[in-house]
Amino acid sequence: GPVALLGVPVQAGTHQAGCLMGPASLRTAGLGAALAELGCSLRDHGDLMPELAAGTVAASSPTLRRFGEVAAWTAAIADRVAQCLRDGEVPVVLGGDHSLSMGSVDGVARHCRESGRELFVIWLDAHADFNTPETSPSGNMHGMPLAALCGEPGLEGVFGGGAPGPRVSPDHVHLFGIRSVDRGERALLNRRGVHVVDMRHIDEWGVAVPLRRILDRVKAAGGWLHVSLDVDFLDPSLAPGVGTTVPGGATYREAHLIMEMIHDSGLMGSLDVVELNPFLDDRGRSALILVDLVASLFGRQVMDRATAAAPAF
Ligand code: DIR
Ligand code: MN
Ligand code: MN
Ligand code: MN
Repeated sequence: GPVALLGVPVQAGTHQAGCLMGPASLRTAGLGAALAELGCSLRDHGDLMPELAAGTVAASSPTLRRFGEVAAWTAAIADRVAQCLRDGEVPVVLGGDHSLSMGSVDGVARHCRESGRELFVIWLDAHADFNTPETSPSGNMHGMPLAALCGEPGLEGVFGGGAPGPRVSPDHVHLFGIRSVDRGERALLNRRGVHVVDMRHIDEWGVAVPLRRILDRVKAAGGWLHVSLDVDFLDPSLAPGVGTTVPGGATYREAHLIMEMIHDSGLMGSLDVVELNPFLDDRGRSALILVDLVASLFGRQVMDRATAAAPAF
């Protein structure tokens, strides 16, 4: 279906200002033109209005920073994403900090429930984003979206009056590329059975072997794949425009190969591109690399595969 660009200039989930410029930076870097060049039919829905997100939902814990605002954003994002999906669009949600995925995945989960599809999430990130009010060292909500989506106690309120219960099963969540996990967060990931391909695993196996296994699993289930791409998944030498850089991230070709394999699988139904902070970027480098990665995700190739796989010599 048509690709729906939805800007979400939220930064309430992080302590660092600047993410609200993310959607503008991605548009400036040519995201629309790159997708159009691939023959995608495009619908740019503009940016969700921050006025929508004043917010009055009370936090379950005083340590949660700007919980009410994040809850208001979550509701607005979920409604817009669910509407895109009803219209047969492929939502591409442009952040904004990673707290926005509570909204996007909630919207996707609603759609999957209605259409009887099993939801799988691949989370490309330096961090696990599985903190709860108990385990979070910072109180920042961008470190908690997966915990909230998997139904961890203390975070249910972020979904407002929506249906109770987890949005996605922890067993259907695949973390990929992580290299910074907080102590309590690590214990919780293990207890809940979240699947983790960390950087150590990628060092040993590359990205293709573990990714193939994940894609085969989703395919066998006839599942829906939501891709959530945090800029800090990439090595900071490639993409410095993010508030929480961690050394030892994915290389340029590792990242592209992941995008190309996901595209070829035909499984991706929805996408987040999050945590771009243009205030910290270096002459738009991070935005430009993200545009190229999204292009790979929507089918840009080095060579036609048939030709590349069978060289005529
Ligand atoms: C850390 C940082 N785990 C926290 N999380 C980040 O504050 O919860 N997520 N930066 O993207
Ligand atoms: Mn993240
Ligand atoms: Mn991160
Ligand atoms: Mn395509």
